[in-house]
Amino acid sequence: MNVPRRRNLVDVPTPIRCDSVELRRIALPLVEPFRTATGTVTVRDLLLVRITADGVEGWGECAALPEPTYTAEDVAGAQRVLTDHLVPRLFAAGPVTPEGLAGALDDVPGHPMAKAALELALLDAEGRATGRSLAARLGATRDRVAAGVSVGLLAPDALLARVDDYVAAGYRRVKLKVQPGADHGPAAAVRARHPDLALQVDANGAYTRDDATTLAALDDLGLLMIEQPLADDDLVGHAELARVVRTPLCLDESIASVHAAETAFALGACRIVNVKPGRVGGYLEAVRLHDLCRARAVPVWCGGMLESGIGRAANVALAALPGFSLPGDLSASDRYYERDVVTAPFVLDDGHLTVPTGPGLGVTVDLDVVESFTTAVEVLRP
Ligand code: NPG
Repeated sequence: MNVPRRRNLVDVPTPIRCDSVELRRIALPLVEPFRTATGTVTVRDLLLVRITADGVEGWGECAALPEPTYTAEDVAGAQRVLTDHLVPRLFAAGPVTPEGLAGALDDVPGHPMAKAALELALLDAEGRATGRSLAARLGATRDRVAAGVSVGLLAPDALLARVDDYVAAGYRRVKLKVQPGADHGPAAAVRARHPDLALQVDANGAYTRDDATTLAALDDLGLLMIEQPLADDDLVGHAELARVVRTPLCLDESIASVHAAETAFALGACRIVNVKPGRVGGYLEAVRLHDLCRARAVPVWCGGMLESGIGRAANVALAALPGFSLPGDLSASDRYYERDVVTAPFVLDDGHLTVPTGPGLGVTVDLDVVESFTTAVEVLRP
């Protein structure tokens, strides 16, 4: 079913002249700690970007975590790069389209999450100026997306109780965090409890090439995939592993761009890709990555970074593109947060999230809630 298209759409990229860029840090308490092989998050220290332009405003969200343990970016560093290097380039570019933004920033290598936050704010502003939803702008073809949920590292009993709750809530897929010493045990326990559940595991690079036997032992659990078992730069290791492990390998941290995906496919390093806009530098590169994977018949799903309703709205719009054939890390707002920063938090409906159809992100930021969680605000002007 197609996403409802609004009339008088502007179907071409629209230059946006930015009058100001606000960098706002908020601290969102999680309903429970989220533990992974790379650290534990109890409060989501989030960087929000708000662009004001031609009478509209656009919101973006930076995926970077407080600690540089998922990738080399951290939230404070991303804010500094935006303040000192990226936002000045945006201002110097004058009126710029979201496509043009990459060119304005391309003399700064790296910093994909910082760049993605700025691009999203520009895409949101463009959408609110033109009346076009982000979903339509990115090429969405669905009006709802299957919701998957990610479970952090938990003690055995807590893990089973949490998975029971999520299955009862209707989630279409469960992802377990695993690491050496906590892999086959927990995964087998969940499989025994839920024989037909769509189940996958994510190692965040916690294993080495010497762990091939341990990882191959997961093959008897009927998993959808093993995500990022080895280090992000070890594509050769993943290709070797793919020859001894039957379960499909999925890459996340390794796929920093479309070019990285081409290399991974050339080496046979993965059969599935986690498309995560913050990791690849923005939603437009994420669409290009989707297009490449679709052309190669590689299934993709949308990864998550504990986003608030702002980033979540953008991820849901992206996940509505046709190549997103697997449930993503797209859970309801209440999976992580008591209070979301948007007036209509995302809720599970028959195991799906509804794609916003309003202009831009299609959500309204609740400024009172944002203010109540704000820890710092910085406004930049040309
Ligand atoms: O549901 O938004 C979510 C979180 C999904 O597990 C998830 N993200 O490696 O993709 C990841 C992982 C992660 C999140 C890793 C935070 C490290 C920190």
